[in-house]
Amino acid sequence: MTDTVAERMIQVLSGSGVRRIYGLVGDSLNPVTDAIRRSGAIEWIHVRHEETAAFAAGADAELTDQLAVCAGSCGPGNLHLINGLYDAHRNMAPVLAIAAHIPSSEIGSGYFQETHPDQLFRECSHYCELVSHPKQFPRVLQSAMQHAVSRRGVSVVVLPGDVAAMDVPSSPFAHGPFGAAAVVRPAADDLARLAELLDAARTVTLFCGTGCAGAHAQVLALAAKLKAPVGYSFRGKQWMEPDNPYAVGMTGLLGWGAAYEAMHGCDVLLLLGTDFPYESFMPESPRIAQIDARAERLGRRSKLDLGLCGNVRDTIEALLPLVREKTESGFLDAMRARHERARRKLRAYVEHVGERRPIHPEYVAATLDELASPEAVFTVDTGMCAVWGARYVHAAKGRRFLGSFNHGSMANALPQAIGAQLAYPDRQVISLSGDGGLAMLMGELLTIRQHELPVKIVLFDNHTLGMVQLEMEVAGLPHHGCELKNPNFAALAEAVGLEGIRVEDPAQLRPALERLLACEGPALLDVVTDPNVLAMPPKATIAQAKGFALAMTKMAFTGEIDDVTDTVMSNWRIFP
Ligand SMILES: Cc1ncc(C[n+]2csc(CCOP(=O)(O)OP(=O)(O)O)c2C)c(N)n1
Repeated sequence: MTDTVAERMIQVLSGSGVRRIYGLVGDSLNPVTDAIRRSGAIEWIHVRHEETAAFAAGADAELTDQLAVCAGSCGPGNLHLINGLYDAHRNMAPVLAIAAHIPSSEIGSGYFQETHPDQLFRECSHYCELVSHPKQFPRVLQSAMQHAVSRRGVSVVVLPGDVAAMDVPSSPFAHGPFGAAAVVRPAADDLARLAELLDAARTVTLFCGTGCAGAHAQVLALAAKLKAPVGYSFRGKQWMEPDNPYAVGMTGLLGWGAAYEAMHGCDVLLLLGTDFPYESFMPESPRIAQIDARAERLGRRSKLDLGLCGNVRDTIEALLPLVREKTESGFLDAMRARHERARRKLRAYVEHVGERRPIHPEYVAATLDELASPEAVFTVDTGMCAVWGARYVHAAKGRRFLGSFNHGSMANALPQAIGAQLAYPDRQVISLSGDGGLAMLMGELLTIRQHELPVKIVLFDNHTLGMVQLEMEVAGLPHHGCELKNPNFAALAEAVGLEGIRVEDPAQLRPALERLLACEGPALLDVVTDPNVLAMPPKATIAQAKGFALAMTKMAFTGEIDDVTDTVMSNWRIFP
């Protein structure tokens, strides 16, 4: 008996370890969903918006380091995947997207729902091919999986519904993707040049990105030998913050601690597995070296004195015997002391605002940090939630953090929590959601109810698109178009069948969080937070402070004096 293309696809995917496909059904996808139903080997995860399918698959892939799959029907169905696919691709998450397509005989005729997915998804994938003949299919699927896994990112198979239902000849191309892990380190000459650069420097700082995953021991050994403080990006935080006596925090818009000073005050800055995008946070005076497994990324974020191709772990192992141990630890000690002062200041701030009403978001994040499991997965929405997550939620060794860190899309946290919870049903998964972000893909509350996913949502209900409000203020603009007229989200969650809790009184916050985390099923805690809280980057410029003052003045002149007073009252402690 021969298989159809759709049946072969499901056999190969399940044989390759795929256990679920996230998506939303449609006519053109019917052969695929029916093959899934009959296989019994793969679960169909029905979401309410295809964007969620892609975000969830991205989270699943990022957490498990295994191929994850999402699917959308022809035209608008797969078009909805695109934002989540951009996110997964830029997060280097191995995701296969099945984009069902209109009947093959209609392509090019302006048919109902016609788009050209093979063109649309090209920019957010390593591999994107249209299957126009069943015989072509097995090799396309193999190549798609292999690209997603080995180049890390998205592959798209565009599959017309009629082709999916056709018989496929037997084929040797059914082996699934090869992990093909390789040792990658720079050539000996390059390593020697790096050792020379580090030896010649009086002080060195390491700045770590997500490429440091699995290299904790190696980075610490290098830091110990060089007496180097270690800063990190948000994606690097989960790998480098735990059990790290050299840690000095993060830089960038979300930054805190002494990372900014350590990066600007050293003689040599060594960038490890990071593609941190903000040039304005990069120092000009130190000499800078960068190590990245993707050589094409070297030098695109800052001026570079030396760029080396290698995995962080393999490269440091080869480098360690070549560098001389430094004996002078004054710089490291000073940065550590500075970091400790910053940490205490953050803590004191939380204690200071702990009783203020409306509830301060920092207090929510810091209390959640105390109560959440050391194994929790946190997903953080793009917006102020990312700032609170970065600064107030510790990366204990078993914790993971997911966000839209490179693509910067709103509404990522709940969909990513869905993927995380399905990948790890027994782990505590907490979505730090903004009220703008939650509302954008609010239908997914129904998804967590339908699939009985015990996701916990902590909603920062500040009645505004806070991050943009802040950006406007810092630029000297009165804020406009940010205000949100919100429902009682706890009541809304209850209506959907979730446990809903609402808290407005800071004294009730801790018990409310305890209750939330103790719920067996999905639950939402609606915390009414202060919309006027500012989050300054670690080094606020004079221009930013002036912009803020200007915005406040303009608002006062346009009669919004209450807003001005609230903002100044909420933040007076952050001004010198
Ligand atoms: C899809 C999308 N639309 C718009 C933006 C621009 N943007 C970035 S953060 C933000 C505000 C987010 O508001 P909310 O979710 O309420 O979180 P808050 O910042 O208030 O904590 C907006 C509009 C974006 N990044 N992504």
